[in-house]
Amino acid sequence: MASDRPRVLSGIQPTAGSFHLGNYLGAVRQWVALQETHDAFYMVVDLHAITVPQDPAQLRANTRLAAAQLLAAGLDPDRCTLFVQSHVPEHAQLGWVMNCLTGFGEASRMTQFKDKSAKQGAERATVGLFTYPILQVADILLYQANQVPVGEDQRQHIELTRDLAERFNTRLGQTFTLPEAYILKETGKIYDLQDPTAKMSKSASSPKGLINLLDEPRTTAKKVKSAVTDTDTVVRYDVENKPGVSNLLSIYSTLTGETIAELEKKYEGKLYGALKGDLADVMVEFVTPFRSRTQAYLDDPETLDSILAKGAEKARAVAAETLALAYDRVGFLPAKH
Ligand code: ATP
Ligand code: LTN
Repeated sequence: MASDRPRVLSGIQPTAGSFHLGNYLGAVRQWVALQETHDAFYMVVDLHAITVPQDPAQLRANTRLAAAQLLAAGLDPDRCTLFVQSHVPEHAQLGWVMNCLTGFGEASRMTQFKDKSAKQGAERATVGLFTYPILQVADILLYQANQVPVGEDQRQHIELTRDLAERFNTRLGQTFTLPEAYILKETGKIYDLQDPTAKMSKSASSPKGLINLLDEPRTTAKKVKSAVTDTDTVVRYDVENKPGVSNLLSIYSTLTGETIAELEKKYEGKLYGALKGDLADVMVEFVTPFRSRTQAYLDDPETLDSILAKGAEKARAVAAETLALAYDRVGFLPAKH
């Protein structure tokens, strides 16, 4: 079905079992909202996942688990297209074309590659990890996406997407839509609860500052209550001087809809403990139904797989059309059937 709505596309990796709060607030929450106003394509990016070693059985389980969590978070297969990246072979096919358009130096400047390869020891990093942003470029261009809802850490990859789309269009003729990053100021970067200057990440050095949505709610409450704040006592939003408190306020405000100003007022004259205690309750209220909804999808793998099969079919129709156009522009001889 053709749609005159603007298109969004995004992806999430099935590399950890549980999504964390940064994934949800930075990206997935926007995906849910955008399916109401946009022609939305969302995928579990298993091709990206294998840029670091994966156990095959675990990868398969984590792919279903990621899809179950996306549905539990509120994605509705009647309102968006939800699929698994490897079910749509056009991603790898356009990825190759894009690889051939990217300068080695240009790819070397991707900061996420530098961070991720440094973590494993640069010698052990794969070529796949190096070219992963270029596969992401193909992911986005295949769907002619107008906007890409992601966290702040992905901004550079969206810039690369625009650069490569423009290069292709200039050299070979108008083919791809130039996408924009859709990153919310308030939640584009959620910080680690123990180190509020570092991004909350599944690969954090300690699990204490990482809120996994599928953790026992009691564990989550405990992590919130022991969040690192400063030695001052005033509940005030000030990222520079009070990163810990500011992070808690951003999370609280986004989950409840209360503004930061309202929250500052609510906690006037109260200590950090009151804020943390209430936020722990808010978090528990959020994760408890999320966990049970995720479990319900996992308990019915046939329904889950059929949602993903329908999603792949819809995605492929769009991706195949773009790939055919791109192949033609490149000058590949059409295959006769
Ligand atoms: P991690 O840093 O935990 O390894 P990632 O960025 O490698 O996460 P994904 O799981 O694919 O991998 O991320 C999915 C989405 O979540 C992306 O759009 C990413 O920008 C967003 N995201 C990840 N961490 C945060 C965070 N701390 N704050 C806001 N958004 C985040
Ligand atoms: N690289 C992203 C995941 C990702 C993605 C995409 C995001 C892969 N393909 C296309 C937006 C659009 C990450 O690691 N978070």
